[in-house]
Amino acid sequence: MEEIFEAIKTVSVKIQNALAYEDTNYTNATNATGDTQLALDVKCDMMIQEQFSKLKCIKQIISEEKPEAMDIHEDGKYIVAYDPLDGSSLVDVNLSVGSIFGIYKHRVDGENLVSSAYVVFGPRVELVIAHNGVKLYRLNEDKKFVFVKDIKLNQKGKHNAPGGTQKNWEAKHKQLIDDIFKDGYRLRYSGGMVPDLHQILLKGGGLFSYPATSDAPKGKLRMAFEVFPFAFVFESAGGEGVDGSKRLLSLSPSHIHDTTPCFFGSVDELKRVRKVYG
Ligand code: FDP
Repeated sequence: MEEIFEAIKTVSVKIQNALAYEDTNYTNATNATGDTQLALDVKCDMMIQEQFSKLKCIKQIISEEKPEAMDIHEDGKYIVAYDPLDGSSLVDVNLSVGSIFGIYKHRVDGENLVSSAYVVFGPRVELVIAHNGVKLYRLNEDKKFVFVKDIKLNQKGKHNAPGGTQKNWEAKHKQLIDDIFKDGYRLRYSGGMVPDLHQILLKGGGLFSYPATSDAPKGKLRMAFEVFPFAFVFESAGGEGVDGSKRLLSLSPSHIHDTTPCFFGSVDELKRVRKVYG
């Protein structure tokens, strides 16, 4: 496992460099979910593939940018699912983006996720690892990640990050979000899952939602490389992740690119979600 975390650290420095200096244009290609790929999506995917291919402990990799799983080492113990560049629609406006990693044993489903990590590329580069607790690291000027602190959520937060196109929300979802704002929560939504969830984690709590909508009845965010890794982070930090009624980590995708509605946050906000959706 440590080898995988070290590989993530090494490749993050390369990704940071690519984000800072390389071409931000779109390609003519689309990925498995139909998103038009940036040249950077493809580049970051290749850099991670290259780094992980060196590790004997990795059996298979699954990337948001690849249509199928890719075999790495037959005798490997782990399957690593990753989103090389999450929030790529924010690259052209220079907002924070991230990379997300889920480390699985045997099969890619919520129950077989054994640890997860994500990297935020903002003014600083920060790495969060959920493995025996949740730890925050920061890249220093010598390009080394140094431990900053353990991350623990409060029972209740102050921030609300409501995803999805509002005109396509169900009435009960609109009511839930309106009620949360009426109770004094502040809007914090950049449109990047990694920085939006990072903010909720570091500010002690709140709610991030990406619900089922009329145009995306199964939500937008992908289980294997976005939803399960963050559900693991939130649970490990004392919060929760649900699809409305069920624990996200109890779900199994039937295809590697399957999506699900999702809600992440601290205990009090998730109670409100279950009351509406349960
Ligand atoms: P993006 O399409 O820019 O890559 O999963 C992708 C994602 O961004 C998440 O990072 C983000 O939370 C979500 O989609 C944003 O979607 P909306 O624009 O529909 O809110």
